[in-house]
Amino acid sequence: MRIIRYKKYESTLQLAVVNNESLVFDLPYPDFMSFVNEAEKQGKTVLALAQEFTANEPVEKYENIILTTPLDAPEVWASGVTYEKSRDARNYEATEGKLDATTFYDKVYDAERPEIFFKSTAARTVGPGQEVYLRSDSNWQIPEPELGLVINKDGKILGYIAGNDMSCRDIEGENPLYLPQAKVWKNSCSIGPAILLADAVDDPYELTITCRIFRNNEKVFDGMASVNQLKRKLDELVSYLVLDNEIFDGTVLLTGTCVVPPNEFTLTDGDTIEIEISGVGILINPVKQQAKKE
Ligand code: DO4
Ligand code: MG
Repeated sequence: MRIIRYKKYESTLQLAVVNNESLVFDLPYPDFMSFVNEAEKQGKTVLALAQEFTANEPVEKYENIILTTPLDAPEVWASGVTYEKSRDARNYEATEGKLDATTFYDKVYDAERPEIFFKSTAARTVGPGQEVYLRSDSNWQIPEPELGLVINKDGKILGYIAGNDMSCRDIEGENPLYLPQAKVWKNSCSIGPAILLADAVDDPYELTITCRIFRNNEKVFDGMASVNQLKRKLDELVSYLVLDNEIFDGTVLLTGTCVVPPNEFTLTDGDTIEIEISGVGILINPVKQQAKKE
């Protein structure tokens, strides 16, 4: 059972539930957190309340609607070097430059404390069909397809979402202190297309993450991973994020990447990125290069 938001009558955003047959049922709540709060008020699980609405007439089929972000996440945080593949990619990008990075990426992979960093705000985050941007001062940029956790202010995992932690490998590789610039710029984060309700998932470690990149109508990259390759537990990542922190309802925590295009690959203007998470759906974003500044 998935929660989405779609464009209704051109300008209105409509919250809705999608059942396993891909039929869409409108929900009479303004946003995802209002829906979660209503379930709590009624003493029901979010899944049980969602199921009640699927007894109504469906309003549309999933493939016929224009999706937006399923929620306005006030903040998006991200985890780093949580998969072996990510550790190896960071070691490559940094050692190809001037640094001997094997120490800090290897250390954080094995350390008790995970790497958690600030990724995005609602204004910088885009949804299905919207452009992700390429920085004008980087020549080595990739998407990072990641499982996202939608959490409430207490760190409870409410659902799962697909996320793209767009990254500049050359900027990060030059010096890890440049991480915020390698990770945060306008339209550098995408989430969607739906929130798969946590109550509807038996084992989130069985979810799979696939990334495909298209250029001039040809597939130029296709990679897949499973969440069971994650070095850490999902709750463990959340616990470090919320510790002594102020977190807001509807925050998204990305859990790290395990699908990395080959080292010689960089995104270019006009590419299309597809990130698919089993049960969540396919997050599709075109890529737009930002013009070089004088
Ligand atoms: O260490 C830098 C960031 C790593 C990251 O974003 C990831 O592993 O997904
Ligand atoms: Mg990442």
